[in-house]
Amino acid sequence: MSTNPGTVETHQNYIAGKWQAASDGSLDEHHDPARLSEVTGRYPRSTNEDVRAAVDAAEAAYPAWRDLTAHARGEYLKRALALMSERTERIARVITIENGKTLAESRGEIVSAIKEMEYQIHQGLRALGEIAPSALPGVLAYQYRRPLGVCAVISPWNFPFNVPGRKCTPALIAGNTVVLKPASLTPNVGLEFTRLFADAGLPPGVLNCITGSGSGAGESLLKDPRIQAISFTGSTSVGIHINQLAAGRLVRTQLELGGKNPMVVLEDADLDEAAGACATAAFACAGQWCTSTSRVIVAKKIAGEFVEAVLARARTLKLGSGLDPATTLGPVCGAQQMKNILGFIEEGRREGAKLLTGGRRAAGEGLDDGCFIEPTVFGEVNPGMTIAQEEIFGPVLSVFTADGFDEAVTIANGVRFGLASSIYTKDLERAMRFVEKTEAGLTHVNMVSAYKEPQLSFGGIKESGSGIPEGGRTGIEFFTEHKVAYLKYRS
Ligand code: TAP
Repeated sequence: MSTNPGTVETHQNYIAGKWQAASDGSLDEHHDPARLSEVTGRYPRSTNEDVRAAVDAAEAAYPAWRDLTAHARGEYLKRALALMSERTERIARVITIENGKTLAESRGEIVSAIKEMEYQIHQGLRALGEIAPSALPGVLAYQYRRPLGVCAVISPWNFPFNVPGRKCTPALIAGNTVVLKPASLTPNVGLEFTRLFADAGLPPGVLNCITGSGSGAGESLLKDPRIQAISFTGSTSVGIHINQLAAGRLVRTQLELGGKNPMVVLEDADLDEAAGACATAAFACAGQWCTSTSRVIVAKKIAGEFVEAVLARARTLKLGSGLDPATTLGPVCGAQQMKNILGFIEEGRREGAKLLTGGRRAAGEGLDDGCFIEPTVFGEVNPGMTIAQEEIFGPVLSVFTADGFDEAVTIANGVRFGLASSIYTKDLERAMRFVEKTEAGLTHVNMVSAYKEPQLSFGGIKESGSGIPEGGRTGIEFFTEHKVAYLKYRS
């Protein structure tokens, strides 16, 4: 982000405690998704040499960082956390300018990152090991967890601040060093995240950040034989590719991937509450939460009334730049993303779904130069359609109707993804059966599908995730290995 209107800032990587340009000086431009003609900054297109330098730095910093106590590491991270709170407004602007989400949504992302970081720092201070009663006299038998070494963190553009925080904090508090590669659509958010640690006085090389493309710098990072763990959030196709790369060296992976999240609304639901939650989960952040509701499965009896209530909410959304406080629906994140979403909408029409509202690139004052898509709802969707199966990752909701609970669950589970699901009902038994039967890593009863708390894990199943999930107690588990020791102290 340029602090002076009219000037375009050139940014640098952070390697070995120094801000530096790409070794060959090459740069990529970033464009504001609300105004594509506006260049918001220039970022290093990191070369293989830059990647190597970042891993060199992380490798060199590792022994001293590992040998600090967790309390000493925690002091550095607490200083970064304090800066995060102080800089909330500045970072929120950077998120909005790069990603497009509204300032309120950007602030919400930072508040969530603060809570998660606080929890993970304290989690790192808790005893992680266990002592077992030995079968032999005079033997102390115990196990504990220790860090892995240099870890790679690859983050997406949809939660460009929160995701690096959720990955880097447990990695660092556990004693690892990190190379972070943020998404090309949100490089400055990754750099602002890194700046918190730089300004907190983190020793050089402990956290490094390089910008550039996933297929270039990202892949070169993951192929470095010194990388001991890969934590990745992004699309399922890239996640599968990364898993294949990592398998060749037995490198552990934590993959948080795409979703096609269902919400089930039974006939006894509080319709007003369910419609509100559905509209929020379908259209907040322009439908680009990984946990967005993209399919709603409604009991036939109440479908008409429920859909009207959702459509009424969709129509009240105000499209515009996320920097405008009146905006409630910002642009989608970039021209390619807009093209993909409009392609899916076209496919939905072609396959015979009934367009109930939206369906077009939005036009009008303040919109023509941006990546704005009208909030879109399709009815009469059948489970075989492309829009029913593929992650659209935009403000597009598909409505299905079901005869009863069992049919609703079958539709909900009939996709390859399994990230989040939700149900609205007052019937406790059916709610509990849904929790048991729904194929998703996170399930919500009478709550919005994105709700999460830092003390519990966050991750998907099926093609939505693989490996030990982020967050909660598993956050640090992923970034540590087991060490067992038997110690004879008397004969
Ligand atoms: P991707 O296109 O998969 O990119 C994710 C990250 O991987 C980016 O930093 C990207 O860099 C990098 N990358 C791409 N190809 C790579 C390669 N060959 N080697 C190494 N890195 C590579 O996803 P996205 O479009 O940024 O993010 C949206 C996706 O993330 C959606 O599917 C969403 O559901 C998912 N997501 C899931 C979760 C959870 S918790 N399950 C949370 C948030 C988002 P470039 O940007 O330079 O291409």
